[in-house]
Amino acid sequence: RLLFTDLDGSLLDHHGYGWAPARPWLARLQELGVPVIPVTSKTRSEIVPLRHELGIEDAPFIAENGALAGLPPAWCHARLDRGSAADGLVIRTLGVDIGFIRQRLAVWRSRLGVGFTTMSEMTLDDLVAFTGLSEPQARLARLREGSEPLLWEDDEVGLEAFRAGLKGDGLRLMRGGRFWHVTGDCHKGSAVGWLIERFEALRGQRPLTLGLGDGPNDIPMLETVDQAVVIRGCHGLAVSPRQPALYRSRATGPDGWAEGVAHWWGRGDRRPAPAVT
Ligand code: 2M8
Ligand code: MG
Ligand code: MG
Repeated sequence: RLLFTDLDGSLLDHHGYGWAPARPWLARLQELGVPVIPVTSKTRSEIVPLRHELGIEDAPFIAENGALAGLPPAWCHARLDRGSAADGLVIRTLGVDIGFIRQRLAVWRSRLGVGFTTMSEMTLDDLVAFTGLSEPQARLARLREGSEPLLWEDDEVGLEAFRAGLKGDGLRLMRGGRFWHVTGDCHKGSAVGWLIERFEALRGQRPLTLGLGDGPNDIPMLETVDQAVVIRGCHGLAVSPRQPALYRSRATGPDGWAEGVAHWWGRGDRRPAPAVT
């Protein structure tokens, strides 16, 4: 089995970024040897300390909406995945470089005359106030490698023209929680598919996969896995994946996360089931 999860608004609370209600399930999944794989808009720099705190350092992760994968040694092909960092992680780029994205954003801003503010243009104080991240966390959020979050400050017509312009560059525009995100031609679903194939190639067996998320950018991931949970969000954004095995949580954030995992892999209540194998 593999568990793929969004972080903000799913495993982590949208406001305080806590995860206490998910702790019993995280412990149980660890006992069972089920990798809990973050699939998030966050940067590699944000995820590395977080996966340590969450106790999920043996699992790979997907950063920046599918632009980047971090692979621990057990997920690497001995001869293909070279250049591992000091922490033993191999980083694979699945999208395009942030420099290209920023260059094209500047081009479309002046060509279309549309208004938006990228995360890198926000002051650190504004970013802290807007997201509720601490100052050190906000600094890590700004270390983008393959995606740029932005606040849209124009109308729908401008947005569609902007989307079309980016598409011509091979770039993608997606709605996250608070921000819009611009990436290369990748998304959470393509990255999750890539990891599932890698698991099959390395282990010679197809895993049962569960995915959990709360935002529009999670839809491709929720359509790629075998079983899915839409966590009730606090944005009022439509999240309707084409997925027959879909559960919608009643609770939000990590409460909804525990509820969703229990729905598919538990006894029906929110506690971890001893019988799950
Ligand atoms: C951004 O991502 C969230 C998640 O969907 C959003 O769009 O609201 C990212 O920039 C991420 O790096 C950052 O940690 C997060 C903080 O709320 O915002
Ligand atoms: Mg989310
Ligand atoms: Mg997210």
